[in-house]
Amino acid sequence: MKKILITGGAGFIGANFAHHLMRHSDCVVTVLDKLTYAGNSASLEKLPRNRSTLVIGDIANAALVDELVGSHDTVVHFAAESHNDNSLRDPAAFIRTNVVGTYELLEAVRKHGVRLHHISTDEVYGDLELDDPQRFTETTPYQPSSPYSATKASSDLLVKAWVRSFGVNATLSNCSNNYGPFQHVEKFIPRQITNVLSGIKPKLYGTGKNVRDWIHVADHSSAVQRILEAGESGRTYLIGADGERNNLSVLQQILELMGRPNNEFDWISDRPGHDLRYAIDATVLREELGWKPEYQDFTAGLASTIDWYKEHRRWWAPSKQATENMYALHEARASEAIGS
Ligand code: NAD
Ligand code: TDX
Repeated sequence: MKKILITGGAGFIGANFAHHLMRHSDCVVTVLDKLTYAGNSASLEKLPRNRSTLVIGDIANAALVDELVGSHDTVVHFAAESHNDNSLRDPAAFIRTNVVGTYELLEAVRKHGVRLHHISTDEVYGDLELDDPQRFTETTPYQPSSPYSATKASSDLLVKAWVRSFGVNATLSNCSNNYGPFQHVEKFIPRQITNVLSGIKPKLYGTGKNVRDWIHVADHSSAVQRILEAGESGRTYLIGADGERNNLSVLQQILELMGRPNNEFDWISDRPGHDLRYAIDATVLREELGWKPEYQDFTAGLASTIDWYKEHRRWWAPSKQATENMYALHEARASEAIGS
């Protein structure tokens, strides 16, 4: 039975991946997670106890990482500071976790000869014009915009260098925007759903024309599992499900599905440096590894995500107020800066 170490497994995508492995493999998993504001051990409550362990700790802790990596066959590395808005306010934690933490994992997999799969984002490629016929591919040059995406790009480059220089056995994947259960309420889709459920008006940045390429988190999990089975060391695989939509249309769909008028939201000031459009070409993953997404009906996926947040108020309510307070502080500072 394979032993898989999942970093960041108490976060959104890592937790979904741990549940996915329980259903679609016979491996045992250890989750290594610092349980920052974004981690939630409740997301792991339903994992079978005989096949899963949670270790609370920091991926930048070299001794802990060395010990854990040495007792596993494979590391799947999700742990990160993941929110662009936070990275604009306080980038330090992003450098420490995303860059230094990835370095510590690389040193440990190098020492112990353990396979690594590094989870990354399409944001490393910068953004596209709305009418650009091109989409991101494995050969698109890196051009990150935000401190978050710059640290993810840095971590990708470290992984590639450790493969080339030290022969580390590692694959990488860069995925588009995920949605589904267990996503923190700071992120666009759960923020708007839980705003409606809390009697707060949804908030749309800027013009609402920015495009994200949405994929259901279950499809991200199946793609990562396929790369673990058949991916080649040193290769990058782009993960996406042809789900381009602008933010205004996603918000209006949420409002309609929740029985609210589709103009019942606030336009608010834009995110500084806001990437205009992301779009993934996943041909390599589809044709070389034979992967395909199963949850491409966005309306159905959104409706079941709304149901999940309705049914799991106890999961998200404790972080809702703190998240909205944080956003209110941002807004106040942005207005002060404009006024001064
Ligand atoms: P998340 O913020 O929901 O979860 C991150 C998890 O990492 C949390 O449980 C947190 O406690 C943990 N963590 C943070 N710092 C840590 C540290 N120093 N040591 C150990 N654990 C730590 O993020 P997510 O949305 O699940 O993203 C997971 C990964 O997927 C990230 O690497 C992100 O860059 C990537 N990604 C996310 C998306 C998306 O749409 N959310 C898309 C593409 C790629
Ligand atoms: O309240 C909001 N209103 C709004 O209009 C929020 C929180 C966001 N937005 C916009 C900004 C983006 O154009 O919605 C879009 C999505 O925003 P986020 O959920 O913050 O995601 P994004 O910045 O696109 O990054 C996400 O996808 C790539 C993840 O957070 C990253 O971790 C991942 O790498």
